[in-house]
Amino acid sequence: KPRVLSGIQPTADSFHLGNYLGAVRQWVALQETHDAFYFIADMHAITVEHDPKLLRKRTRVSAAQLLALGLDPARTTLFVQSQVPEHAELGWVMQCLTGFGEAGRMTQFKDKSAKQGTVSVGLFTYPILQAADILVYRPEFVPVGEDQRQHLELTRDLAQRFNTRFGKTFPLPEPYILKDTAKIFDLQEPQAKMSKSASSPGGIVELLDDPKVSAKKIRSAVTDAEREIRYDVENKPGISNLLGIYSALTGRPVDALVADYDGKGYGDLKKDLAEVVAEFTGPVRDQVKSYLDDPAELDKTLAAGAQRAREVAAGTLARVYDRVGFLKG
Ligand code: AQP
Repeated sequence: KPRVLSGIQPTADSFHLGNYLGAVRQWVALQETHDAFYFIADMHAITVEHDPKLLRKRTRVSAAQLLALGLDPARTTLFVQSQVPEHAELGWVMQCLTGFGEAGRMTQFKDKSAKQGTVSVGLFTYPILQAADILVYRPEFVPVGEDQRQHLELTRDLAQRFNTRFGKTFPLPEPYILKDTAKIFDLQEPQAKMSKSASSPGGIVELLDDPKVSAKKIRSAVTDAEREIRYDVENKPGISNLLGIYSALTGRPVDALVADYDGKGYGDLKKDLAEVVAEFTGPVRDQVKSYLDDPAELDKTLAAGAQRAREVAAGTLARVYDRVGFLKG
């Protein structure tokens, strides 16, 4: 089976619809047909100032959400990044292959660092650790949202550079980005991506939000001064975003939705979408609660995943260390 790998940061109390529709939904679908490795990127979560207690809690909440959304640990290798030390070890080798200017061109670093008081070196080198996160499993596909495309390019460049200098070691991983849900937008700022760290609370629909809270956010979503419901990303980004989310959650094509809402108002669309979201998130919330009721069991599932992940990661790292000329231990 071809291998897929992806990760998500435990940087919020809940994932949002962008994380689910842009990434996790594909993860769940791909576990049927692929050898799937998915991880919670806790090492990336410390690139900005953080609270240790909160990180521990959010790592478990993230795992519980991934399980509730349909990842099956019997078929999928689900683990926490810091429990597989080979990520950091390969990360160092990859840092030594990356040009300083090359790292400085990462747009996400520019955006994120502009918002921080002090900027850590870890935030700067984060995409290089991300390249190692991926390459250590030698996957063929990486299912992510559009915002990760540039980091994937860097990963491919580093893999190629390693192969050229030290002999073919890494297949070049392909981004797996579904066009329709590649970017879910902030409800308050429909030109910006919905983001755990950058969006205002009103801009994100969290999976673990109370349905009343989500309904209010959807009701207050920024639209436009027209009345007509139509899909037009450039001129009607707010309405188009709502239609995109609606379509992705129900499987009903956008064109059919536009026809359904012919002659109806924005208020009708928002009210119905709030119901669709509540129907989807209700069972997820219940299941998350039940996973969190037994944190010992959850930790056991993650530890077993880390052990499986290490078997693959250790093999890659041994090969890499040998190729760069380190002595065998
Ligand atoms: N708005 C989005 N639309 C589609 N996909 C998205 N993803 C994130 N936002 C959207 C995808 O979700 C996966 C996990 O990403 P993340 O943990 O980086 O989450 P985030 O919400 O993007 O978090 P931050 O705090 O805003 O982090 P940065 O700024 O680093 O992205 C990824 O596959 C992502 O593409």
